[in-house]
Amino acid sequence: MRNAFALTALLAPLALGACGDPAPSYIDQAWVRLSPNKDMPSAGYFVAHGGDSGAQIRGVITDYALKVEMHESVAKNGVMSMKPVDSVDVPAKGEVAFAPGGKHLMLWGVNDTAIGRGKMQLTFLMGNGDRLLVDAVIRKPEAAGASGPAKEHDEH
Ligand SMILES: [Cu+2]
Repeated sequence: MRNAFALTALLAPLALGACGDPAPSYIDQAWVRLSPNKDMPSAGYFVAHGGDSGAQIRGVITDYALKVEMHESVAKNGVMSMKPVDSVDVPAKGEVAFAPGGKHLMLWGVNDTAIGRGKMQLTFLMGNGDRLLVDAVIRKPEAAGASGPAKEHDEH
């Protein structure tokens, strides 16, 4: 890492100014698609950016739901199903999207206060010990469109 860094600096001296201040990893575009049925989990989506050194998401917690899990949708023999994911690696300078049909959060028992407010704070537990706090917009099922996550969650 260090050698690659020095080489880059030699080749591009003008970029030196940016080198002392590495881009951090961060999460954005977070939203929750509220389940139409209170007994069924809601789904959460976001985009994780690795920054200059990459990152690992080891879990997500919140005060505004009873339980949160990271899941992955997988097609096996033409049938979609889901499995829990323990951790997700976000490559340096890359991004990983949690999006309908792929990786997603499942949130059980989203808090009525958060629903009324239209957003909820999620805490991302990172592999380096950092915690990233992100506000996720809560979208009611009718506002989020008819296709996608509601269906995949019916199959749980
Ligand atoms: Cu799921």
